[in-house]
Amino acid sequence: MLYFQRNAQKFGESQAILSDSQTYTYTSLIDRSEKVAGTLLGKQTDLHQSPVAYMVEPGFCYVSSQWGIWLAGGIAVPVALAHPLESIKYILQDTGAKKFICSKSYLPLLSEYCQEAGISLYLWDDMVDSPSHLLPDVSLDRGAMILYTSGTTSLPKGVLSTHLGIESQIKSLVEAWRYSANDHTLCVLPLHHIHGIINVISATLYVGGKVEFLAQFSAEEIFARFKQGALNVFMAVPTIYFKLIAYLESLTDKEREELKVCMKAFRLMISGSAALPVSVMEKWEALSGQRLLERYGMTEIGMAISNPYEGERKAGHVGMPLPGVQVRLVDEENQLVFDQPGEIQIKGPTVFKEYWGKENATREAFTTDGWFKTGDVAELANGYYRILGRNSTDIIKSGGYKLSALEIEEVLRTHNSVEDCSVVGLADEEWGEIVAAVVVLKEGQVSSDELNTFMRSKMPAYRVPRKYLFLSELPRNAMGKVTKNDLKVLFT
Ligand code: MLC
Ligand code: AMP
Repeated sequence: MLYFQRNAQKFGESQAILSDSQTYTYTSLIDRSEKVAGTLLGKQTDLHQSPVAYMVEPGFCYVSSQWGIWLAGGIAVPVALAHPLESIKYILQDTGAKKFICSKSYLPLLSEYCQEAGISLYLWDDMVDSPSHLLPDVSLDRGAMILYTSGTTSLPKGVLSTHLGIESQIKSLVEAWRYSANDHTLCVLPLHHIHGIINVISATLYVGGKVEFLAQFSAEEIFARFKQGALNVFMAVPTIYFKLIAYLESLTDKEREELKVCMKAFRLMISGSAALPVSVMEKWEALSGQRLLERYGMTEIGMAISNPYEGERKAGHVGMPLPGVQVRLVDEENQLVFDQPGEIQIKGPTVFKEYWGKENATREAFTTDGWFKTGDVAELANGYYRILGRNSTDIIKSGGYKLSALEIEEVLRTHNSVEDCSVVGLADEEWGEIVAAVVVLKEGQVSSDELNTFMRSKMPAYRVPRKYLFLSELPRNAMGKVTKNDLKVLFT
């Protein structure tokens, strides 16, 4: 029996999930997940690690879909709610998923394509079949989840984690951050990424805690929930803390003080997925009485480095290796370095299995002795790691989302009027980085508004350039490579 099912049975009538104004116990969660599994299986006895996509609202519906896929022996492929059909098609084609669970609101978007592509589309509300036979015995080494991540290739890659990898990630966090059955956390993050899926939901449910859901980010709604006084754990990306600070600053002294009392009582608040500016950490501490715990992670490796739960949480630093995670720094020749910056490499059971269907990319991502190459550069000072940047200008982190400049360029180049283009990330206090595009046009004119509309039909809004600059040619070095650092300066 898989860990989540075993634990859920143990926690029985305790509350697991608060969503859509209802409370769900562990027993009801496991019952509903078994029904999802039974419907997916139909006459089959095991999905044998076939990928199943799901696109449902955060909450009971989401977790029971994910668990249902796992109970049926499938691989869970969460689809982002904000993605246009083009991006969804890519994920379906890349995974080869032939089953897709959705909630009512996504039927109009999906039905026609799924029918054309021979994909069975299940409406979550209708998945009420009890399993007519025993559910398969799923071993820990099986594939569990594929999450799509952008990187230094033009198309996103599917990161396949096994159940063992996921359980190892959870156990490491539970030990380091002391999750317990008394935890009551608020999930405000999108659920196609590891931060919300593992750190917020899976680890809390692993220990019998309670997860409350917000359909989408809203500072006002978050503080309304804080005020109710039940929550005691909160995790978010730096942009969210930035937005919450802006909201707090718009309140009266009395309102702010009232919220500070609520926030001070929390057991833990964490920031991650992007660098936490020291200014944000300090302002948050002054406004909430909470010293944020900053940690470092990545889809391929789970969480790897963290400031301590007890002990100094050092601003501008990400801390030390988490339990079970091996960390090392290497130079460009892959030689270990200790007193100078180097690339972070990671080894351990939390590391992913492979990029789905991409053997070469998987091989290239690891050293010959099995260390995963993160591409992030750090230094170690007084026992604390500090992230200094990345070894590629083609990766942009905006609001905690990782974006590939190459992917955005590729799409922009498909516009009829675009001759060439180059995409860069510009430093920004609120978003970490924002996407900017330099465009060389063919003959004729096109406005940035037109380009914007075009891009939004092709990719989620958060990947679309916020700024455009038109040039007659792109600056290149002697090797013919666009000098992106020169381009960034043009926007200042
Ligand atoms: C929204 N917008 C963004 C954006 N999010 N632009 C750039 N980058 C982003 N991340 C744009 C929208 O398109 C919109 O533009 C405008 O900002 C307002 O949109 P919104 O939907 O109202 O924004 P908001 O709800 O405020 O969203 C901001 C946010 C969201 C910070 C809540 O981006 C978010 O949830 N980020 C978290 C991502 C995450 O979970 N990352 C973890 C990856 S895992 P317009 O023009 O349409 O109005 C990982 C590993 C690890 O990194 O270590 O954890
Ligand atoms: P993703 O590929 O979306 O999982 O994002 C992982 C990347 O986010 C890492 O490779 C880092 O570049 C970045 N990241 C995560 N946490 C931090 C942090 N605390 N500080 C700086 N960068 C971070």
